[in-house]
Amino acid sequence: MPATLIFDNLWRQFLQVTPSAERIHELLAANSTIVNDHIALRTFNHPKVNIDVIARPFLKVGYTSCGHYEFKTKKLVAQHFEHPDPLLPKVFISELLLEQCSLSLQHIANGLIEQVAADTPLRDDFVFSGTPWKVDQAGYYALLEESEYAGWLAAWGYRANHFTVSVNHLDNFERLEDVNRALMAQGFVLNLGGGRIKGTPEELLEQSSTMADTAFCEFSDGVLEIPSCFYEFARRYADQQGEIYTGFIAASADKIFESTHKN
Ligand code: OOG
Ligand code: NI
Repeated sequence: MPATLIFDNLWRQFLQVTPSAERIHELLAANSTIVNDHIALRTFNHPKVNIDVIARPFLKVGYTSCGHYEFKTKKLVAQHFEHPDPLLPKVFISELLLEQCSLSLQHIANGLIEQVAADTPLRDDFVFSGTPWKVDQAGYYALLEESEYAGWLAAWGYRANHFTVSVNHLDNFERLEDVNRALMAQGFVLNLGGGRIKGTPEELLEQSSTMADTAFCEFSDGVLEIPSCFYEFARRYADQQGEIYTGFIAASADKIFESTHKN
């Protein structure tokens, strides 16, 4: 599946649970296009659905793995992938290290993964297929209590948990602070963890994000309104050789993950 089709599908799926995204587009770039810096996907490190599996459709169209990251207290690792075409978004994929989690979390997560046929995750459309399992509300809350990440993943599955406005490409804004100010003036709630702006020009990456919208999520035993997906804003800087930095900053990413926490 061509890269643009994967991202079109991810975007359509994202809008269904992230109504604020369209209003944010209006605010930042009413009549111009927005360049998407990156998207992020989440998964478990089980061999059936791990990063290698989730990365497949991106590798097939020319992406390569360009960075590894570790989030010890969240029990996550991640990689980011880049395409030679700089206008194609970077892809950030993380996975929960199940063997480091409690036995009860492992039991619930394995129960979800067991519901997935072995070849289903190998399909190109898997990354925008939502949940390939059924989970009940008690299971969701049990996961959430130990790992907000696991709870979110069980509820929402395979979808972009955020898209990212490339502030560098905006016509009407230069500074991330001004983007944040415009968002707050319209009542959007930003993630304040680690400060409203995560990262510095010296680190070559500044990021901010909204707190996730809420949306109705279908569980096997009913519907709950829970945090869904969010929007991120990234401004990248050039290094001393004049090359724009294309990686991620683990300490900043650690806080961005928390954008799907309950407000
Ligand atoms: C990914 C969080 C990290 C970034 O830009 O640092 C991230 C996630 O929430 O799944 O997107
Ligand atoms: Ni991000």
